[in-house]
Amino acid sequence: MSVTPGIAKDFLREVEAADRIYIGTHLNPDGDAIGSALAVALFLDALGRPNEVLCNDLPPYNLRFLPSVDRVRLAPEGPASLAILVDLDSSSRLGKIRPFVETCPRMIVIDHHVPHEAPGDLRIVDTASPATAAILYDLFKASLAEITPDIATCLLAGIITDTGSFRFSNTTPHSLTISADLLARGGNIVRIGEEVFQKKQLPAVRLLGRCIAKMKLALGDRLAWSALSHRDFEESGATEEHTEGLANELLSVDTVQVAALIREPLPGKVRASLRSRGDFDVASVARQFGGGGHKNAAGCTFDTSLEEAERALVSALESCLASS
Ligand SMILES: [Mn+2]
Repeated sequence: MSVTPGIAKDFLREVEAADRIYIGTHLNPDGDAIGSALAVALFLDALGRPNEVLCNDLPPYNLRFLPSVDRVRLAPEGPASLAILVDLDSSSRLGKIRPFVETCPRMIVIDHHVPHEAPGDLRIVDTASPATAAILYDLFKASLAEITPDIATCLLAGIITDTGSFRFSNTTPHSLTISADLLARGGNIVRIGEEVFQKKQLPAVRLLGRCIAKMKLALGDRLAWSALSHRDFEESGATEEHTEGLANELLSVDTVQVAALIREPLPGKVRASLRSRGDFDVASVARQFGGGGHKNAAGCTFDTSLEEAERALVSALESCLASS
């Protein structure tokens, strides 16, 4: 466990010295990013510390049920002296909130990614933790904070989404133990299941249809990918947020070990999500294109056309997979 009583003390000292606090997370936020940010906001409320939650994007549809989700803003209303950044491995992933965050004289980073850079005056980083929310649980416990039902729901949402409902290899005994405690403290696991996993907007289902119809396979069906054009998005009425989970659908084919979803949600904006099973490290391929992530889930963006991005990425994946 990365959170010692000493670290919790340092954290509380920073929080108590700050008159106003920004809580920030990465762009295209997921359940761990938003769940963690909101949990920190609720924790700071209880300490009487004024705070604002900032993100480059508003929370996606499936997370709009989280307690206090309406607090997430694209820009702050006032200045702050401390920024607490959660689930963030690189300042560039702050997107448009970066200039606001950089006005803060002090910065705390709480994260579980392998860091790209190491910003922050205090860094609470545990790459063995399955979710930032799991680190926060330990931090709140070590700080003797009360974990309310709303905080429990936010943290549980982070752990459940980042572990794929405890199905991914990052699931640890500790994450299950603390999730049991979060459930006991009123975390609404049923609502999380319904909202995050059982509901889809119609454009997302239409885009899923195109993703499957356009699937291509190589290397004896071990590699699967799909490239979605801006037209696919337009005709489905879909946006980038509707691509959530599509790469995993490609990976669900039983022979497939590596899957890639390449797409152009807006003209000239090309990005890819990579997923793998087992030992194949897709983050190493994503890094070749300036991206990053975890061994089994990574992503990158391209300055090229969709067709060129597809060619370059598929050829990189083919050469890595052929030699593995
Ligand atoms: Mn995370």
